[in-house]
Amino acid sequence: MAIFWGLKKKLKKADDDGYKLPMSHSKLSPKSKRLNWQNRKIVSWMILTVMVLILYVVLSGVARGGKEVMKTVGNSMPNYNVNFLEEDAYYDYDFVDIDPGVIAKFDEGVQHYLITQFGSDVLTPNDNELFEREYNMLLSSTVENYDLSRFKGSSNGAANGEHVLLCVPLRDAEKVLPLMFKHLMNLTYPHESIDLAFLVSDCSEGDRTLEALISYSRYLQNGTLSQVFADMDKAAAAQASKGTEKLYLKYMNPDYLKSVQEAFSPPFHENYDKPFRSVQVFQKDFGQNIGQGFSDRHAVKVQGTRRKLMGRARNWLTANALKPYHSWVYWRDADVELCPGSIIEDLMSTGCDVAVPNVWRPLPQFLSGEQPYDLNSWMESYEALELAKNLDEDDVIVEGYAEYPTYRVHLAYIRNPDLDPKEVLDLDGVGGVSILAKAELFRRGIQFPAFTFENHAETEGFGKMAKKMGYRVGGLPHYTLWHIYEPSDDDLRDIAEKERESRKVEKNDKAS
Ligand SMILES: Nc1nc2c(ncn2[C@@H]2O[C@H](COP(=O)(O)OP(=O)(O)O)[C@@H](O)[C@H]2O)c(=O)[nH]1
Ligand SMILES: [Mg+2]
Repeated sequence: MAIFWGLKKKLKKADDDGYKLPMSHSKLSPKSKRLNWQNRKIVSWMILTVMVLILYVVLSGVARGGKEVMKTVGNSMPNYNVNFLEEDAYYDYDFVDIDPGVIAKFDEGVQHYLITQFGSDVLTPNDNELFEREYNMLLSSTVENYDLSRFKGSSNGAANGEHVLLCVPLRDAEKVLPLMFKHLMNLTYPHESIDLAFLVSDCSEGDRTLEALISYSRYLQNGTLSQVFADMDKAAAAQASKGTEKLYLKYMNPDYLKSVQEAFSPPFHENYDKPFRSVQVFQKDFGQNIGQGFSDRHAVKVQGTRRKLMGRARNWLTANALKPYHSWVYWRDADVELCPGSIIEDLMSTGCDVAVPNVWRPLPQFLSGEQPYDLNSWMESYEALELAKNLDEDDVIVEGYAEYPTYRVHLAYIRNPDLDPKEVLDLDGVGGVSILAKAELFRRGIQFPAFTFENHAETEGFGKMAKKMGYRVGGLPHYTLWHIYEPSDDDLRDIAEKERESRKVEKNDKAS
């Protein structure tokens, strides 16, 4: 057994990138120049032990020899005095303080040979090759280099192979999941460049959004989801005549219903069934307890709290799902009924850093047939800025309520279906139904304020913050997405009334 330090011409070659890695603690490292204090202690104790063993062997030989001599000599020379060292003296040397680093200072280099207790684990410079191989494997599996300037996002992301993180927040959304997945499959942006990230939060008891989401995601990724939906739709059609759940459909514009029907009928685009790059599903509650029903969630007094909690949820999702290789983040609500499959490419092509389409919803024909839905995409106004001056710092201005007369230009209200869908308008606030944003914004700290930022929260605060940091925020007034129609309590009352009237008429007709 032996431990020794010897000369070595070159101790450690520089790492490829010129950056000296901190000393590896790997037991595979045979070329440790400086050992850490623990290893130093172990080595010192081993030196001490070995020295003691060597001394013991040598001195016991001397002692044995001495005794022999004493024996033989003793006969003729009784009382011959051999001077033995006391045992403790062997241990008096302060090996603990031996520092290979100090020794190395006076040498050109150091080689360290370590032989373990049983002599089996011998590490010598010959192990370098194995060490280098394993070390590089470890580094390549745990260290990644990204040049973020390559992921800034361009207006032609599909051709440039840019990765999109597509985020969808979900709450009590089980029923709209088939609709959502159909829209995802319908996206013409290369599926292999899209990472899907879903966040399911605060669902009601008995709601199965999470389970359904996981199940559909599995079919999506093995390319059979369109068949699953075809079977489901067939079964639903057989049931349709029996249910009254969608009674309102009788009152919707038939042309609109036809366009929905067509949107979800084959032929689909050629990569409709192509799996996405990845699907991640997160479940985390944020304490949202405002009801998810249409009338509950749209009451003015709940808006501030609801929007701030949504902000927290969105920020949490981006923080957990955004990767350095994403150039874009696309936020999409689950409850969109009609949307062009090319939406991502279309929003990218605006050249804006943040881009949103117009969002409307269909209505029963007795209620004008259609209506602007998302009023959160707007241009700032003098009146709203003045209004903000008189509000508390924590007050959240919400659009579409008489309580906040902002007189802003709303993207929704300037829609003209006959005008150019590519026209772009600079905005300040944006709505969350469909937002495409460069990933760089999130990396630079722009987020969905879960607090009051200039009297706004969530997506409107996001737009304002992006603008404030010098980014271009744009909206397409004539490019329309259609949000699903969810009858409000008032609408349901009106529909019930109409049904009663029509039954009365039918009865009278029959009677006459
Ligand atoms: N994670 C999460 N998602 C939510 C929450 N509230 C709504 N969502 C989802 O966020 C999207 C927009 O919500 P929605 O209630 O439709 O907003 P609205 O149409 O603007 O009233 C939908 O996909 C919902 O399922 C929530 O508290 N947490
Ligand atoms: Mg919605």
